[in-house]
Amino acid sequence: MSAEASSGGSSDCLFCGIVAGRVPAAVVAENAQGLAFRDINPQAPVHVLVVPKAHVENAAALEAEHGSLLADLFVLARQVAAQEGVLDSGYRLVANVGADALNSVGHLHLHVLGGRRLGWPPG
Ligand code: DGP
Repeated sequence: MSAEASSGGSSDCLFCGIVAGRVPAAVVAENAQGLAFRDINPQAPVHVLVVPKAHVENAAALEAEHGSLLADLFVLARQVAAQEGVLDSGYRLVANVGADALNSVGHLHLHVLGGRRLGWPPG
């Protein structure tokens, strides 16, 4: 496992704090390897973050060994879309990586966005 990926989490990682219950969040769903909670600054009527319970820095830190974890994240994102009522109308999954993408939290997360017609290309 790479240096960026571990199961212990990090005391100075915000989303590790949410996973551990140290930081409050509006949790909407979870499965074996993923946790889903509402974004604190929603950009759409549905805006939920799906994160791995284990710390992974971002999508660029993923390796083949993360296949099972990734499956759990995408399955959880679909469950969130269904719970939020956008599975049929459509939704967007976004993983920002690095400064140009305005990635602000260094713990892998999928934004689940929906509930309105989303523009393309994104800003
Ligand atoms: P990104 O820019 O892709 O790194 O997205 C990080 C997202 O995390 C951003 O949309 C706002 C959200 N966020 C930041 N701090 C908190 C927090 O303390 N709680 C929750 N629920 N979301 C947060």
